Amino acid sequence: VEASIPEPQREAWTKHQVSGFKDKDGFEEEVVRHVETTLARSMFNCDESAAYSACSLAFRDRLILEWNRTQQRQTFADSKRVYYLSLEFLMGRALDNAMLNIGQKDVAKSGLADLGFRIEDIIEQEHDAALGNGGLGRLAACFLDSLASLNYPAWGYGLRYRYGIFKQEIIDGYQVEVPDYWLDFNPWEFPRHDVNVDVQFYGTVHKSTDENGKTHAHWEGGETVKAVAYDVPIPGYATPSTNNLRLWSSKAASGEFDFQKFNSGDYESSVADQQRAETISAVLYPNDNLERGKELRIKQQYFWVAASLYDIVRRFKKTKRAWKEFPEQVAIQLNDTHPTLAIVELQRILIDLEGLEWDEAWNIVVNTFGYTNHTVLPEALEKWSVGLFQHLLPRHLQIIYDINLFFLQQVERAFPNDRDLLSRVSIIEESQTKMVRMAYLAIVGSHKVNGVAELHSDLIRTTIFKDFVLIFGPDKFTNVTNGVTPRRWLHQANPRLSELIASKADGHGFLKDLTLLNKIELFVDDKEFRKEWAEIKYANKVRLAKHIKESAGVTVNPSALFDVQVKRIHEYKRQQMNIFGVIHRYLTLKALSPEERKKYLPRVSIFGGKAAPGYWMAKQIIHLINSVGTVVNNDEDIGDLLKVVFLEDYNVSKAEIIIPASDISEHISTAGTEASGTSNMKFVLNGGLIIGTCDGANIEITREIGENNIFLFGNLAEDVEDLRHNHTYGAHTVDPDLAKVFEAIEKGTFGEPQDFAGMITAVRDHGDFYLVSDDFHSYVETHALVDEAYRNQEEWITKCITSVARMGFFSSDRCINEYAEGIWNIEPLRTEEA
Ligand code: CR6
Repeated sequence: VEASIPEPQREAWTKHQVSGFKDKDGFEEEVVRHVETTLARSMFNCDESAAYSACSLAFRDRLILEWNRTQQRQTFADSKRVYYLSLEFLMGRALDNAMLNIGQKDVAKSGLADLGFRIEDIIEQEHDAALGNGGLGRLAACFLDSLASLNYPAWGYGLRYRYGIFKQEIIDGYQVEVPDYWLDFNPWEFPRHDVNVDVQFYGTVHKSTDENGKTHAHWEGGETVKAVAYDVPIPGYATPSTNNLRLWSSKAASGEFDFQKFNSGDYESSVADQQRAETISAVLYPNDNLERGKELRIKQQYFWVAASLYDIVRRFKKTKRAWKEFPEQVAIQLNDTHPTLAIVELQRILIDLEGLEWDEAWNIVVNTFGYTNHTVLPEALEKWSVGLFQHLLPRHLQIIYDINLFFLQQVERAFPNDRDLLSRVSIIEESQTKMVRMAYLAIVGSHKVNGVAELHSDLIRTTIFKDFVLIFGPDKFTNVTNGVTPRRWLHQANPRLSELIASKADGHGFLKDLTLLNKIELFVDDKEFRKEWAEIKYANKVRLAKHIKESAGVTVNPSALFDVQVKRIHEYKRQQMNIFGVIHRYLTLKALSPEERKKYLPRVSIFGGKAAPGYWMAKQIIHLINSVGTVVNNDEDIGDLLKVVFLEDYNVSKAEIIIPASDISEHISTAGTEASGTSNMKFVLNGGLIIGTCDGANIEITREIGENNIFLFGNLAEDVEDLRHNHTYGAHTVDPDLAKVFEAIEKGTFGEPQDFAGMITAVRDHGDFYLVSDDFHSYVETHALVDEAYRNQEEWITKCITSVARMGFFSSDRCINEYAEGIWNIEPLRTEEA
């Protein structure tokens, strides 16, 4: 790295290398300095929030030094880089993660204690960075952690939303959305005002023919918006590698506002221009697994994609290589179809701006991109109307038409006279309003397409993308089962368990190679180990019980079985089935004599998750859960036997408290609908068992940990279609136990029946699309098996330990290595020379 510093200054640079704090004293000195100078406060009135800020700044300084060195090392090594394009990065808090990854949490802990603070309180000052909806956004965050920890030269590219996912408040049992303005003080970002890109929208395309008869397209945009880079350092665990996440923020291209307009007296419209520009990166769309085709959304997509590609291409051009080497230097992964326009944008840059021939350019494009599909739900597959494209991105529409033309010609040659096939695979859907099918564009423009769990990857190959498998051959379609980072989801969220495992697995090596967890299986019968294991779970439950008391006002018994379902509220995830099951349990308990009741195992049903603001049914589900809680929690016949809690504002930092405290968690989607799920992995990794359907990654979890250690129930994906077909509209008989639940709701047991009518009608009268009734019996029976198993604590703990020991496969490190080898063709960078 040193050698990359120009000669005359090298000596001075080397002499003044800053190294960051070395020990507790150094840390304290930095904190005090930041309080007094950066924050301009005196230590004498330093509160927890100031201490958080100063502590973060001290760690940020260290990160940025490593970041600088990493970037220098990467540039010097001149090797291939991967760019992960994601519209969502659900990062959560950064301070704890930074301390752990740098390996100096102990130093900070005692340093803060000297200054009069408890480290836990300081960590809790931080606002979550919540730039994502759910699993897809959190997966991107886990991937960044793994990419850095494994020393891959990698960048993330996203949008710097001013408002992340809304904060959820529960008022009178209803969800209320409150804006999440999180940027008041964010020490984890570096504005790079010098790194900015002008992005065009609208306008017209002119074509001209040169003397050789070649036509050239020239797009003149009608609106220009400036993208400004904000860089977020991403530290790897136990490595000096610190990668970069670059988030773009939108600004009016002319600066504050248009002075020309201002001077000519048109003040209002100059302010309006500025506001329109800033609106682009203002807010994250709060839908999970749903696309609504709003113009602002596609503006966000193009804005982000255009700025990112400009940056990537600029970096490549500095190497002075020939264009054909682009795919040897650059891999771009599309996280879902949101960044699909990058395919079109790169083709545009190559043919319109760089003067390459179409075929040569297209070859480069296809070899550069990989596309990850995260859902088979039709309502989540992006389509944009041709009319909107024509207006917003006229040149891109022309290129899409050409991509489609050449693709369909290729299909026609391979499958002559199959008109049906042509219209099925066409990137343009010839419907009433013509639409661009983004997933098809992503497939045609990428060299690899992957699903996120085995069942999901099989389903995309055999259903939604089956024609493309026929056309491109099976090798283009692959699977990379999701994973999670054990740094955040074990070491950070469950420090005591991490220590206990380390004591039996020869240290913390498992945090870098999760398969080493298997070493603890040898201790499954070790009395001391088991005892401590149980104590840790109990302590985690006490911590959650305290949180439940503070946030929901409900007192729960930490010895009860904690049954948790936390994730976005969605009909396909079937929280409605869970709450119907809870009602069934309540009715059963009520029907028993006090004596018989005592034989029941006490249970706490814990729910959490946000509903998209426009998702009426999901909001109804939240309301029913809260209404059931009000009745059950205040019923003296029931006492501790059943409590029902809805935890407000589920997010990453709440997940870190909830997941380690779970005994059993629910992953009960209708088979074939949940692409993978990732919280299922986190729960098992933290010594909780799961009840679930044969869906997504549940299947592979079962394969790894063994059928005896998981509670599976319900119909299989292969039977879903037939079952739906058999639900003749209106004449579908409801499971008798479920019918009793409906009866209780309709009698007004949980408040105004009208409030919950939609949930009942969906099952009884509207074809029960999610098979709640079909699966209800086996769901309830399986919960009885859970009770029975939990009574035998010795066996339960054996199941938990065995499961954790066998979870090595589900690290996002494994996942990233699979992408690197099978899709990106990149290698980690050696860090010795650092
Ligand atoms: N909603 C899937 O539904 C998967 C994640 C990450 C999802 C979920 O099963 O684990 O992606 N899909 O692969 C989409 O967001 C489209 C999700 O989080």
